[in-house]
Amino acid sequence: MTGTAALGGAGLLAALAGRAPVYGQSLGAPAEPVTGVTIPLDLVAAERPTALPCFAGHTLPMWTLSDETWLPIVRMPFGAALEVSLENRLPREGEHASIHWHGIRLPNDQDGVPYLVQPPVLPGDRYAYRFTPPDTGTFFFHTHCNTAEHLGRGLHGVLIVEGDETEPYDADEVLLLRDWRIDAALGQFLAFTTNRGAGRAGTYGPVRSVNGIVGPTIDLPASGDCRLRLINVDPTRILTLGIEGADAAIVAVDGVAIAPIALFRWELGPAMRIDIVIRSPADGGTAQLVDYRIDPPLPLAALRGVGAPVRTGGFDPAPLRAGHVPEPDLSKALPWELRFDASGDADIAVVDDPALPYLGPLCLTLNDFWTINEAGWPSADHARLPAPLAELTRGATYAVTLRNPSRFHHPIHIHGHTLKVLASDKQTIVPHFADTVLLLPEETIQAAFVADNPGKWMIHCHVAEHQETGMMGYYTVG
Ligand SMILES: [Cu+2]
Repeated sequence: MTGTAALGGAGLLAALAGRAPVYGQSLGAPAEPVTGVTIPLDLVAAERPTALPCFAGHTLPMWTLSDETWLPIVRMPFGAALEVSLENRLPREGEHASIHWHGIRLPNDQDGVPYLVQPPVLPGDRYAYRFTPPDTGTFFFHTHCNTAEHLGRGLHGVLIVEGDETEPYDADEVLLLRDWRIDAALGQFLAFTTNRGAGRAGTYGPVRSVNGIVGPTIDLPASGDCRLRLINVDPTRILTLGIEGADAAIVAVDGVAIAPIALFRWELGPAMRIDIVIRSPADGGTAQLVDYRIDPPLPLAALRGVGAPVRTGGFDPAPLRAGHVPEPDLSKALPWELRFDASGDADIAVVDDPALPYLGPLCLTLNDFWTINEAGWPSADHARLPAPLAELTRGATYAVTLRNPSRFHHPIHIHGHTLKVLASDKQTIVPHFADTVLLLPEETIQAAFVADNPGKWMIHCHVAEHQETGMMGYYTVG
């Protein structure tokens, strides 16, 4: 399959193809790795009372990974090794932690999923990770149990593997997009999960933020080509992003370069990232990052031009360097069918019971609202693995059909590999690589990948409450 795969339908992104010019420059040659560089990283998971600007004067018991900052942003050169020391100082008995490096195609034993690939790291214990990311781009990291609460309290960080620029942009900013489940009057966290939310679209946070601020103004050099790394780490919310008041192009999806296309609207589910380049406004002018998913559209951040103009002339953003993910050859692909659906129990979820209890050290749930291929997980002890969803052959190429018969969106995340997203029966897809694929209600997406990374790998919805009430499983590559 080549070019844009259009299978009809009138989904949101259908408009993208008509209104998204492809800019003139094709991708650069893949980045060359540096050698002999090791980046140390100390992470200490702990409760740290914090007064983020979006907390309206309140100090909340956040769970974070560093004494220095609530949001560690790790930048490392491509080819370097990351050497991590994790210490668990979380305040609750049995509350284990491990770090999953979202989107990084790393060796299986570094993937950070408790019970599946490593023992849980209990309070008071330490654990070490060491790996060399094989891709440039924008990634993040987080724990992988009790995820709705851990993400809800802020237990995450950003990992940027540099070296993908063909020429330097005029700025490089991380925009971390997320809500907070807080009662602004009482200054307390609300319950991180509810039955009603878990069985439907998820439990939303009433306070929305960018980099911990409600509606921040981000200064950029005026009239420059500025890189913005947009990362949705919300446990629940899907964003429909666009830029008002400036030209903007998408240059990477989930860290992997695409030839620049104009940003019109892009749906960014939990755990998904896009890198965009905008031509920033002239000195004193502002553009807006907007979420069009709600009515009226909500400005999320103002982007203000400051200083003498950096550039003149038309907007034709420099592309990134091509990624390193192997290109699947569909002529040799084996089929793999995945169906993400509600279980019969989902109907009871509309009853808004009191908050679900804490999941406990085995990440157990009391509810089976969601399934993959008609099986829900976890419904039993995580220390005893169920059967895998599939046993794939190492080195083979798979054509994956991802079906969503349900009425809700599901951002499906695959560990260990990066999918090439090819086509949909609801929208026009610009083919791109992704580690998290947003399935619209009743949508079927075609994707493909080369199963070249041996091990046991999770595949799950990244709406944390869907994951924790069944929409989670694993596959093996042997
Ligand atoms: Cu889901």
